[in-house]
Amino acid sequence: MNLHPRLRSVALLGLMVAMLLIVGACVAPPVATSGSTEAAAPVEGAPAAAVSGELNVLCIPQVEWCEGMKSEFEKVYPDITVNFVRMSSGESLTRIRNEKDNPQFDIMWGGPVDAYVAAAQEGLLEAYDSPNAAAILDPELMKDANNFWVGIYVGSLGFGTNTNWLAENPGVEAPKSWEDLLKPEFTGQIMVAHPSSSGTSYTALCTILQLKGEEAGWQYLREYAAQVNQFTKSGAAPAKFVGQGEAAVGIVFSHDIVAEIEKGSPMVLTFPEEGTGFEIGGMALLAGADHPDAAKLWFDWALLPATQELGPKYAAYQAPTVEGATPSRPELLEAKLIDYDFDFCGTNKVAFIDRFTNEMAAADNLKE
Ligand code: S7P
Repeated sequence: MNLHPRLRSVALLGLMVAMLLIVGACVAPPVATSGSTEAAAPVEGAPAAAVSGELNVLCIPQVEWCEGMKSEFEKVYPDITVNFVRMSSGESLTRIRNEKDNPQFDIMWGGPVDAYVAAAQEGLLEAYDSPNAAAILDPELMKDANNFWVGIYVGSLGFGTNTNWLAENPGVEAPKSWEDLLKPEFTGQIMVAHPSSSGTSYTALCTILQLKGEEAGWQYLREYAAQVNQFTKSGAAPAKFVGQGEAAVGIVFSHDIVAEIEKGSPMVLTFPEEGTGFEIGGMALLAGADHPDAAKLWFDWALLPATQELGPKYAAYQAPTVEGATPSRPELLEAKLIDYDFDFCGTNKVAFIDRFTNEMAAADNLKE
């Protein structure tokens, strides 16, 4: 298994804990759980003081998962009505910046933590140390030291190539490296989101800058941008469009490519052999929000193993971040992963996106 050392725990520990739990359940006598005072026990079910009313969630993953999470949460907390808006990562950051003095959302859920690092630096987030964060597999990587954000999933970047297009172009192989994307056969055949709107695309941009170093990285990005057929607004959209034959190759999170393949799209998933970037999908309370108690309930609930295992029910195959939750597709983290630096990418997000937009590709007419 070729797992990045810092993520080996995600694929293996989750699996081992789940196996131990199964074995434990088989051999141990039933234990009454009510009234337990164990310090690290996860917070489950209804709170001591009932919370009711509204909860406004800024939801960054795919809308199917957002809808699923809303209905699952409302089953556990029927006195709370969840209102969510689905937006891409870059758009979400812009929105919470604009609403800083009058926040409309209580919690931001999902999307790469680069945006959360930037948001925390701009004073947009509220620190919260959930008792359930004690179960995070790798706190150094998956939890902000000052508790402004926590990781709720992990995903790797991949390439999705239309297999019909490959059949029509004998001798051409699906790209297996970042360098392959620059080959003449892929000119005008690449689809990726624009990093100004999309966290997926920003992860790709920052992956290149880390892999190649900044000088060579920007030179590569100039050539990469010239290969692109059309930039999309949302990160996962290229998987859908490539599946429909609108371009040959999409640069997308691998779990989103898998979701499209599951729906029947003719695509093959490959990973760049030089190494690929990965995301920690984040979650944070928004500073000054109207419903902090309900938001904390969502926060605690989203860190339960059972909640994190709901993903595949809603076509979301990211790996979980807490002990006891079994990854649905551990193989997606077996690609060669770079040691992605979320602080570096979060701190430079505005500057890097501005440079890409001004020098390589404007953010006009993004395909929806
Ligand atoms: O589909 C799930 C997912 O890929 O969406 C998030 C993504 O950043 C949101 O889309 P944008 O790229 O448009 O911002 C990822 O965090 C998540 O895995």
